[in-house]
Amino acid sequence: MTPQDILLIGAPVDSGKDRKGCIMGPDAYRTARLAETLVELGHNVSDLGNLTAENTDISEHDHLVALPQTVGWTRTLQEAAKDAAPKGLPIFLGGDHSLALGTVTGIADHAADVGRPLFVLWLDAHSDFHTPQSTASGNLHGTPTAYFTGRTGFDAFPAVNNPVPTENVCMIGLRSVDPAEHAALADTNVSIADMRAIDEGGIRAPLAEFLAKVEAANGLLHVSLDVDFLDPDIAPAVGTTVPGGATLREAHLVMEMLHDSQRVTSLDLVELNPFMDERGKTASLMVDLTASLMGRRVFDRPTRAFT
Ligand code: Z70
Ligand code: MN
Ligand code: MN
Ligand code: MN
Repeated sequence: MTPQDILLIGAPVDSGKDRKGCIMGPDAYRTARLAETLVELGHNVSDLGNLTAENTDISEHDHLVALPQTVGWTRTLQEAAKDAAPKGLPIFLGGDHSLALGTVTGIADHAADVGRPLFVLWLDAHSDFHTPQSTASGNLHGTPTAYFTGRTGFDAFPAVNNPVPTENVCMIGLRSVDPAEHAALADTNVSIADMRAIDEGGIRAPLAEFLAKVEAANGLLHVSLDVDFLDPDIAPAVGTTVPGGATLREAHLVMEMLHDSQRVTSLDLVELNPFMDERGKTASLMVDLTASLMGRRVFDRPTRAFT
């Protein structure tokens, strides 16, 4: 296994929805020994500590939850992602999924700087494809995929200089998509494996197909792992549980295939709400999945190109 330089970046973002608790996420990952686990695998790990959100002079919005704070976090995280990407593999320790407004757009700017296309794997129960106009809840954690693919309506946010083309985005695990998101996704080339597709054909095929595209384009790959991708029985530490999620073995297989592809260049771990956890089991599972992604395995297999 090739040792990597891994940068742990705490992003205790809690402004993306009404229910609080994701602020504790970064410290839960530290408590669950994320850094030590990655070091034991042979990697070089630097924990850069926690970021704080930039202040903005944007006004509160009557429908959108905590808009000024989320815009501040977006600016902070764009800069942090751009700074970190040339130095190694950043792992953003969330924090709720609104952090991906900043991480993915920052990584996209880095990808443009190095002249490589960026691909995004979205592992989530939700598509998070709302605009600030279409969201019914006002929770901005439901908007990052719309923002980083360049949908309009994000006027309060930094302009997206390098939108990720929708054909470079793959969503796996979907089982809660609002009507407005569904309609908007129909006009895109996002690859989608919802839970029915996974039940019928397994989780390997859609991921292998996507990884082959990343490989063919010599792309960078950003993975955004929402805790609610997982079934709530194994991962209860989320604000809103959605039954029927990925199993332990499906999730580990995804991570193992991602490791074999040798393509992952950045990672978000999001939506962990330690206040809702059961004796740390969700935080520990997220650490184990990250370990699989970074090379933990029972027996070696040849490195595979998914072509
Ligand atoms: C819904 C909304 C959501 C969690 C993302 C849900 C969004 N589509 N919820 N992640 N846990 O409010 O926009
Ligand atoms: Mn999400
Ligand atoms: Mn989700
Ligand atoms: Mn509200």
